[in-house]
Amino acid sequence: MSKAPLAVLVGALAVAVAGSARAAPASYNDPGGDNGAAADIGAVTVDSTTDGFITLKASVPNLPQVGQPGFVAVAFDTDRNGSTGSLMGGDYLFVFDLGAARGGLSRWNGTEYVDAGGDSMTTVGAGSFEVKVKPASLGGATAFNFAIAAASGEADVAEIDLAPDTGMWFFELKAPVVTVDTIHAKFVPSAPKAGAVFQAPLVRLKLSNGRTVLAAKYRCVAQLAGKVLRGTGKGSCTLRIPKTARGKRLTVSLFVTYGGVTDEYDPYVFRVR
Ligand SMILES: [Ca+2]
Ligand SMILES: [Ca+2]
Repeated sequence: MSKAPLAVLVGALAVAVAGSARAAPASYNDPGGDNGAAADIGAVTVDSTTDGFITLKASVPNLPQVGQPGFVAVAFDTDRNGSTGSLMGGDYLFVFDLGAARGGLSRWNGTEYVDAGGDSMTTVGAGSFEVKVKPASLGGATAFNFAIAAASGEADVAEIDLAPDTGMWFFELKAPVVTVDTIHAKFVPSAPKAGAVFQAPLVRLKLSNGRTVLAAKYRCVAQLAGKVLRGTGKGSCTLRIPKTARGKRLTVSLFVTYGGVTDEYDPYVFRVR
């Protein structure tokens, strides 16, 4: 998690943004040159993307363009049981016919693959394709084995690259890591006064999952005209503003701990009244 670079606001309510931690996509690789001059699967990544889809990207040199004979397919063995589902144990099968520019997700019903409906889409580029599927469209699977095929030519004579060459690859959805998006410190009174107490009795955290919670642990580091002003009380956030401080600049930096991680946020900046 990165520190929080953001504009400084003057006043009672400022906002700081922390970078959110994101897991890297899972990556896989199929050898190059194993399908002659035809479609040749290489690097593959799978990720659960912020748009709510499982996104699979495959680099496929020599992939036929849309309108040319060929196809791409992904078999999802969602129960991780090779004896259920027909093609490579695939309980769900995504197929896109490049020639017909048509495809979609189907489901093995025990006898045949039938239209599974749901949310899926594919994008075919020059030497690559991307397939997006909603987890709900795979029966809510949170982990699955999968294999990919890319082919050049009409179905009955197609030259097919299968990846991996043997067995299946495995992907597991990671539980999203909840991080702090923004903090909102409440100051009482709303602006510091010379000779008076100034404190931050509570700090609200807006989380990456949309929830807002009160910070259980936070600490204030204050500077008055560039010199440290030590606080007392909870988080050292109770400050006694000297009588001589009128007109001086007070900054209050907040160190907030959430999920075992402490981040410093940009300081709140005030002018002492
Ligand atoms: Ca290959
Ligand atoms: Ca299966």
